Amino acid sequence: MIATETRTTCPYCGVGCGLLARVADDGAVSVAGDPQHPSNFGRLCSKGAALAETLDPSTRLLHPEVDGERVSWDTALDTVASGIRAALHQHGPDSVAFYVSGQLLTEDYYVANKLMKGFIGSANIDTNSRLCMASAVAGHKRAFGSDTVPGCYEDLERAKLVVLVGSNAAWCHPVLYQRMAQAKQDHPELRVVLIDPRRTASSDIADLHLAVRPGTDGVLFNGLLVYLHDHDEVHAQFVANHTEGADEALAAARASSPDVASVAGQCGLSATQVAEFFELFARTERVVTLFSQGVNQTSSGTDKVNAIINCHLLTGRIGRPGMGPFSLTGQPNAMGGREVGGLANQLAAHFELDYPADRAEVREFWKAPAIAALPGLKAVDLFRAVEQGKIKVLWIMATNPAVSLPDAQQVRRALEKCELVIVSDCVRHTDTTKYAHVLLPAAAWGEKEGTVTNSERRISRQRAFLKPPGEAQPDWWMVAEVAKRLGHGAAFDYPNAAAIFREHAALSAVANDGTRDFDLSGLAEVSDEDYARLAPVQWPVTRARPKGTARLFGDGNFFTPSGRARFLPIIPRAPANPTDSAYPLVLNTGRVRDHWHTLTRTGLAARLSAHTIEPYIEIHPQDAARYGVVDGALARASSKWGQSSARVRVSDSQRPGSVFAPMHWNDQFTSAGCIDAVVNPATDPLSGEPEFKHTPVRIEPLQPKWYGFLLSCRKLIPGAATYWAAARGQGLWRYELAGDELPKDWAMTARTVLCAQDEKVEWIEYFDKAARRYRAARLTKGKLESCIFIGPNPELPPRDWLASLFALETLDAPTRAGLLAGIPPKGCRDSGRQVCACFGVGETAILEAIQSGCATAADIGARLKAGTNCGSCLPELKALLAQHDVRKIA
Ligand SMILES: Nc1nc2c(c(=O)[nH]1)N[C@H]1C(S)=C(S)[C@@H](COP(=O)(O)OP(=O)(O)OC[C@H]3O[C@@H](n4cnc5c(=O)[nH]c(N)nc54)[C@H](O)[C@@H]3O)O[C@H]1N2
Ligand SMILES: Nc1nc2c(c(=O)[nH]1)N[C@H]1C(S)=C(S)[C@@H](COP(=O)(O)OP(=O)(O)OC[C@H]3O[C@@H](n4cnc5c(=O)[nH]c(N)nc54)[C@H](O)[C@@H]3O)O[C@H]1N2
Ligand code: SF4
Ligand SMILES: [Mo]
Repeated sequence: MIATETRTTCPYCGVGCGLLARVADDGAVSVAGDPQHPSNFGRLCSKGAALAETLDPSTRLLHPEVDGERVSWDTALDTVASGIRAALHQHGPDSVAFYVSGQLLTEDYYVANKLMKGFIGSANIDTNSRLCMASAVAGHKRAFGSDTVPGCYEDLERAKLVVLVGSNAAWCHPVLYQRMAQAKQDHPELRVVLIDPRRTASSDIADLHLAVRPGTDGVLFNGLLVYLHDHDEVHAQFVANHTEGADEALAAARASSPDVASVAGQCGLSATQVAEFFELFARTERVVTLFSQGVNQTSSGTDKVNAIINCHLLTGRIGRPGMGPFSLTGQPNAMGGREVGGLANQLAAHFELDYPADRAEVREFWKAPAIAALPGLKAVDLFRAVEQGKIKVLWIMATNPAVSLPDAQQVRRALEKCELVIVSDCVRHTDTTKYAHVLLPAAAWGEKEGTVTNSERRISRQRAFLKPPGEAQPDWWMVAEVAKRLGHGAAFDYPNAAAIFREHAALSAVANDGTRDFDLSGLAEVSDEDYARLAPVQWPVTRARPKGTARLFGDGNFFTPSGRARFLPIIPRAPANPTDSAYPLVLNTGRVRDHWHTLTRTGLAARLSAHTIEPYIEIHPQDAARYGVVDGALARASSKWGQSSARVRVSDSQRPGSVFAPMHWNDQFTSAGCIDAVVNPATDPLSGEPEFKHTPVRIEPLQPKWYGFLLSCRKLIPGAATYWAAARGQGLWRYELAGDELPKDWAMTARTVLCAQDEKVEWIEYFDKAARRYRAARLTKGKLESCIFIGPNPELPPRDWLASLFALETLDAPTRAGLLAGIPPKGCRDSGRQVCACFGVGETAILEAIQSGCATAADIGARLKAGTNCGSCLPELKALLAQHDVRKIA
């Protein structure tokens, strides 16, 4: 029986789906899509649908700690406040820094920014949105005079052409992707172009895929600008009345990208493909260009954003239904962070740090004793300053920089050196909490109240439906408590999140008669009750527009001093660090479908872990042959900055010369899977955003003496292995292993890992010394507790079959014999890589279904249910059909 049902918002990506969180009488939580939420209309992706499985209390940070000892909140907060006070006294405001996150709620974020920029008196607060949205922010501000996303999701459905640039929306914004896929089904004339060096799952709906040479998007969009001009697609009236700088932009574009042939050559494409894209763009008025990290995360990301916007300005395709440049936000509250001014070069509520009048307004409103006057340090520079000893106190909230910043070894050195590191997190053990002097337990999703803003500027409520475990508290409360201890009680005396939201909305209204885009004046007096009920709404929300605003710039007025949008002359630049003979390949990094960032949440759910069980390096067959790496074996990626090891995937989805690795793995889940140890710390000079998509690397095979895997009911430390990767399975942990040394005594080594030297356990084993095969299992009263399989190569028995034995109450003699022989009973086969997370359907069953006549994803769905719930796996089903359906191949 359902006891409560709470409307809330998904804590993952920037699509911002509405959810119904249900708590049953027995406390069991389940999650469904909210049919009334205008972002998803009831849809969810695999991650959202599995949220209930990630609410595992066992990994939580439950109590405040100082130097590894549990302390009271008072002691912890006093330690933080006295550390800040001492640093302020001895070294001044810039010796203190906050590193925060687009996963904070707006209310948390607002309070942290206020304390730093108004009361500590430094702008040294930066956020992981620097790694994500900073180039889009800088590009928007240059073009529009404001950080505005002009359009809304509905535009994707009303467009006739959607251009996806550097976005793998099928995996990273799945519900939005599904809305596009549906729109394409409903209106077959809708065209989709994908611009990405890799062939990703998003290519499923693409009519044209331009596998550009990495980093050449600036050349491509400059070429488009020239083409539009030369083919009379200029909206002369719009350009004349509402823009400035078109001639300079065109001249610059012509210099880099004079014609289709030149563009094709520079971008590594055929002239036909380029011409097809240009022609399609030119003739389609309703076009949305959707861009994400393939654009932003480069050392010329800001320029690329403006190269895209230039094309929309020249054609006047902005601010009207079905058209516009559209930056997708990554995190659930990346947009909210930009509203409160969470970046080191912003002030608050879209007031500018650089303008004295803006500083005066904010100082007056906050009654701030020490408003920051100069921009603070951007993330990469911030961690350099920490290593140089310039920053004495660093407070990290809701982000895991030891894993997610480039040159992760440098970040770890910096954290090691810093005098006082404070970490607020929900999870006890992360690669970052290792370095904390003070740990503050944060209330997690479902336990706290606040708002988030999605990619289309839509503010939605996150509501609490669970009690925080232990002593966990909302982030805003911690910051306010520290502020009080620093003597700023009056300014931080908030009774609840609603009060913070009201203040944030009121600040946005100060001196704002249409001069700033971000305006929540219509919500500045929202009551606690109305805040509790607040329906999703797109800003600006003013008294004149109480229901919010779907689109901006429809009137041709922009927020620049002249009121005109600016064209920017773009001179495309090559990536900061080119490849050379020592590091000949380009490392591109990004996301997989079912994992979220550093695995602190999705790593807890078996069905999300099964899709990609370990870190991998994907490489083109030609490069694999050239560098001697083999599909399914292990390899090391090395750069000038560091190394990482992972499983090899050979695939022609990669461009020759490029390799791809996911960003998610870290020391909690692998021996050496943290790819940011390899990634270069180059940044965009304007936005400070790191170049995560382009690091020169070398790939070499690892040549371990043995391969193996281990399944266990308990979490273990696979000490004997030089390579290991852990993944949650259904009721067990799964480890992939490899080792450089052949143990002298296999049984001893295996027992040490599996039994922690406990002599009394039931133990069965098999050893073939000549074949270098070892297998053993530990049982408790006849029930399987753990098992280990070792062999000379990666070919090992099916894990799923072995995993299924853990459900048996006792293992009978034939099963034990089969286990040690490594041979599953007849008819039992490995289910293969999991494709459908909702129904746990693996590749083997899908291939069988295809062989036995299923010809469409719908056929597979009817037979296996795969793809019939959240739909996140549909692109993969269709890819398997394309590869294996004999009729199609013939
Ligand atoms: N499953 C999942 N979804 C997520 C997240 C997650 O962790 N997991 N995180 C969220 C967050 S915070 C973010 S920021 C978003 C990111 O969402 P996306 O930006 O869509 O994801 P990425 O995988 O980082 O990168 C996008 C694509 O850029 C391509 N790319 C690389 N180099 C170039 C280039 O030179 N030109 C072009 N045109 N493309 C290039 C990559 O091959 C990749 O496919 O995802 C959000 N959604
Ligand atoms: N190589 C490579 N690296 C990348 C990227 C890439 O594409 N390639 N992408 C970059 C991008 S776009 C992003 S956004 C970053 C993301 O990188 P991170 O922000 O470092 O990743 P998360 O794992 O989301 O970290 C969030 C942390 O906050 C904790 N947490 C969750 N909810 C709360 C809360 O309410 N309060 C508090 N206090 N803590 C909470 C979680 O347990 C977790 O430890 O990674 C960046 N790094
Ligand atoms: S698309 Fe998926 S991850 Fe993103 S908000 Fe919706 S349910 Fe959450
Ligand atoms: Mo992000």
